Amino acid sequence: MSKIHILIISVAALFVIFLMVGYFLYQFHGFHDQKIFAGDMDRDHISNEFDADTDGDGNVNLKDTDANNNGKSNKQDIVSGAKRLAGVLYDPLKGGHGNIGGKMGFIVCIDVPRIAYADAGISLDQLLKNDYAQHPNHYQTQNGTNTPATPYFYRRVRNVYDYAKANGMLVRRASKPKIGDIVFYSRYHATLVVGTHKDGTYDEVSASPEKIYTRENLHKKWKVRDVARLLN
Ligand SMILES: [Ca+2]
Ligand SMILES: [Ca+2]
Ligand SMILES: [Ca+2]
Repeated sequence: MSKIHILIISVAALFVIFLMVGYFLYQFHGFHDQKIFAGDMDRDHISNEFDADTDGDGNVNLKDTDANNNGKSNKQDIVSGAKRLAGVLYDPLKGGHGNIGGKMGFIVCIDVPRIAYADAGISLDQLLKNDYAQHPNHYQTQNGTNTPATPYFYRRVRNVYDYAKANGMLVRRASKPKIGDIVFYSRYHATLVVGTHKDGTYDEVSASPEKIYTRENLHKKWKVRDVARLLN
């Protein structure tokens, strides 16, 4: 075999390996259940992502203890929705470059509560969009680069923080965590509480660039932090 043949075979082999790795990551370490956002549970022609009453029973999502009418409480759905994200890879591009990472099913930290709440029929995107329409001053719009018209608005921690703060759902320096709390480590990083224990420790699901893939951290010691407490 000539050197050129060996080169061609090597390049082809590398390409196949590259495709296989990409497929593996997509298939086994990506999140692909887009119907929780794109679906239309109550068939009112408003997608779940922007439906204030996902199941169409007349109770808006935050006032509806079973917002997706599946017989399980919002909290139960949020916990199971968050736990199923364990293993999903963090998007190193953070939604950038045409959201290639997002299309591969990779997530950023705020996607954990965003997806888990959507699993319960509560769309944070809808809450933020509606609030922004009425009170754009609740948000730091950054000369128009941070509004619902920009693709990443719903995936910024600080916008969820500002939503909760402006709507009386931010508990500052919470003395203990509750299931469903969105815990703010800063305006740029948040996790979700999925369990609490008698000894004061708690379980959280977290996606972060340092840990590469989404994990459930069990029996963490609580540190006083601001939390968004959307559920009663
Ligand atoms: Ca709908
Ligand atoms: Ca409802
Ligand atoms: Ca439910």
